[in-house]
Amino acid sequence: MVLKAVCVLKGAGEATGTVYFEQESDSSPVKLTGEIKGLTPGEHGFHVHAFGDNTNGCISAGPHFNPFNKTHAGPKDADRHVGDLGNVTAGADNIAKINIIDSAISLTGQYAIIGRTMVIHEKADDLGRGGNEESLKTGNAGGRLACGVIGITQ
Ligand SMILES: [Cu+2]
Ligand SMILES: [Zn+2]
Repeated sequence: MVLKAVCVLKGAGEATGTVYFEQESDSSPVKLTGEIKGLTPGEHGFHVHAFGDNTNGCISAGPHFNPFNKTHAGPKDADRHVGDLGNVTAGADNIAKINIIDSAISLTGQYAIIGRTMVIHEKADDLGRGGNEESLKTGNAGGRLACGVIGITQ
């Protein structure tokens, strides 16, 4: 049975988006598609954050989803936060098309991302290679432009 989820991202500014998640089975990678509008051209950090809490805006979503206590890195690194999906890139039209396949996140099981929050950031994620302490926590991706809770869909 294919598992499906959706996330609608909103924030205080221009940025809005919709992300669709699909997973063929429990052990398959998750495919993310969709787009985020209203972004400055260039790279923007894109992560799953720990909590599905938006009571105080995107800040309440907490840090990157990190159930295995790793340091921050990029999506292709063996040691990374589960939530580290790297960057999405907006074009001159201010739109970032999302097309990601990731094997660390899952829509099912103990460490499912359902009920957690997707965040799109102000700046590029340095993928843990920024050479400072913050790089190993957040990738220096800066403010949270928009976010939304990941929910089950049909
Ligand atoms: Cu983030
Ligand atoms: Zn991280």
